[in-house]
Amino acid sequence: MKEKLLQEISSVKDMAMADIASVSDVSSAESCRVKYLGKRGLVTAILKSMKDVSSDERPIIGREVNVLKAMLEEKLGSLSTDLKKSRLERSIEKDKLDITLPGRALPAGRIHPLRSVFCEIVSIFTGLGFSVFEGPEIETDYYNFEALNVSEDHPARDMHDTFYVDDGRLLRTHTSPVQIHVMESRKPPIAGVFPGAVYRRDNDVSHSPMFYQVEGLMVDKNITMGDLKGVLSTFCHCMFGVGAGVRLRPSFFPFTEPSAEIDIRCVICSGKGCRVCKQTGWLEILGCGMVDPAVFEKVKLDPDEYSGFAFGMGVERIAMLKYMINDIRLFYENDMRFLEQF
Ligand code: 2NL
Repeated sequence: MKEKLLQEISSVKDMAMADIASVSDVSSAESCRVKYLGKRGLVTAILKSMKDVSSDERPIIGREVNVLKAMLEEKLGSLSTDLKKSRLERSIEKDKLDITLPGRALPAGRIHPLRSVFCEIVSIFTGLGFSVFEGPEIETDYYNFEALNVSEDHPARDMHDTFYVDDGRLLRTHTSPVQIHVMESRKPPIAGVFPGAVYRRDNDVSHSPMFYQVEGLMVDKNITMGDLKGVLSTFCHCMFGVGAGVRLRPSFFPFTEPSAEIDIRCVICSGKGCRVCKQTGWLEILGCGMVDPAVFEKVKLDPDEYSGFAFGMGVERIAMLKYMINDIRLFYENDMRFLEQF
């Protein structure tokens, strides 16, 4: 019995040493432990068979098997610890995150050039004490034309210029209808700017079917052409610089009498004459005039008591002159190469 058990202890030890030598990962170390030290392990089996050993032989066998058990526990324990450590090191190496890498920059948005010129125009007038008024883009023929003294046979009423919706309604061709609503609803003094989108059936390098306008109106007792000249030349100096040459040139609009256009010295050739100013040395900036008495009568204001001036300008045209852009369509195409320049 004693010889047979000692033989078995020795062969289990040899087998265990060979198994331990071939262990290469945490799970094979665990199966090795189960194989020898588990409940039904080979070393455990020897320990169980000790009950059949005679009491005089038991201490010798017992010591041998306990030495083997302690040795395997120690070896497998430290092997498992080492393997777990290197497994962790490998996974740290593999899943390495470089937290010093800079993040991907989000492209910053910016104000569209048309919007910035639109706001610049409006804020020059609010700085002069004007209030901002807005109104509907779908209007009636009355507010868009009739109340503005645009006769039935005026070319601006032509199907070729106006987008008609239904029930005789149309897309406003200017922001003037808002001024009619304001004059109908409050008594002078009125000093207002009327910014917004307007629509005309036009499409080429300098016309778009939708474009932006800023109109203005000042109505009170004793408003004169001198007030018009003071306000609008101040506007031109704010917009294009105090050195900008400004002139008032006679013109015609159905809703103003007298009517004028304001020109500035050509920003391209400074007045020498070029393609942009068609050799005149001047650039048209806005239309203006004294409110026609016929318009005052439409809104039930007495033209003998009140007078006023009005003006209107195209935002695209001002922006094209300010940034020297020769094609209006660039504003609407959203080509980043164009927009990133502002
Ligand atoms: C232009 C010219 C203009 C007006 C708009 C106006 C409005 C009322 C009464 C009188 Cl309610 N006039 N507006 C006056 C003169 C010119 O616009 O070239 N716009 C782009």
